[in-house]
Amino acid sequence: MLNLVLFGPPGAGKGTQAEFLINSFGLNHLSTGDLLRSEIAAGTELGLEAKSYMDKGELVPDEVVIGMIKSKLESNKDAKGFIFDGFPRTVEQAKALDKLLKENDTPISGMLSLEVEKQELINRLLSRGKVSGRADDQDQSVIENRINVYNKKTLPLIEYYKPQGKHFGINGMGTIEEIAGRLKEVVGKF
Ligand code: B4P
Repeated sequence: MLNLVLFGPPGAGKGTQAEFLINSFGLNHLSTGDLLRSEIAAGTELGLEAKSYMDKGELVPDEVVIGMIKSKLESNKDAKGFIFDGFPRTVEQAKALDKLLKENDTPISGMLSLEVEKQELINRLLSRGKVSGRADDQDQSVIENRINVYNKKTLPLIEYYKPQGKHFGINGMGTIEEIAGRLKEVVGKF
């Protein structure tokens, strides 16, 4: 089973490149950002709680996202593998994911870490904000907070996967096709 963690700061291209990896490798896509946005759209209690964090560029509490991933893994037992997009985002989430995968005897194959300069991240998100209507993409101070939260709480995850030999840094600057080619080269070797 191929289980990939697609990692990187907000705007690094995780969602964009996940599309390509799903098509190339036949994996199930699990994006906590997408799952949370569909809860918001459905007006659930979980969605309402999540929105209050997301609009400020803060992380949604660990127990909420871990619970969502747990139920998705349980309902997709026949999958060929998964792309975890935007999850884990804290060491606590990474430990919980390892525990859940262990129950199915299928570890993380690798963490693909997209590396992009800060100004490029801001430009990409502001331009998406003009068309997507996503509140968290429309305000530069919220975007900067997301990047700060990433640096503080999410970046340390590299040190979680590195000693396990699972961290793969990928240059995330360039065209979508160029970056997809770099990812394919790395994943092809797993
Ligand atoms: P996400 O939905 O994960 O949002 P994101 O970090 O902004 O990444 P996304 O995947 O959407 O963007 P991408 O880089 O693909 O999370 C949103 C919020 O949900 C978080 O802030 C948090 O509050 C909450 N959340 C989600 N998961 C959580 C978790 N595990 N724990 C706690 N809270 C959680 O692309 C951005 C833009 O760049 C796109 O418009 C794309 O078209 C463009 N782009 C991509 N590649 C490009 C390229 N090469 N060149 C030019 N543009 C490019």
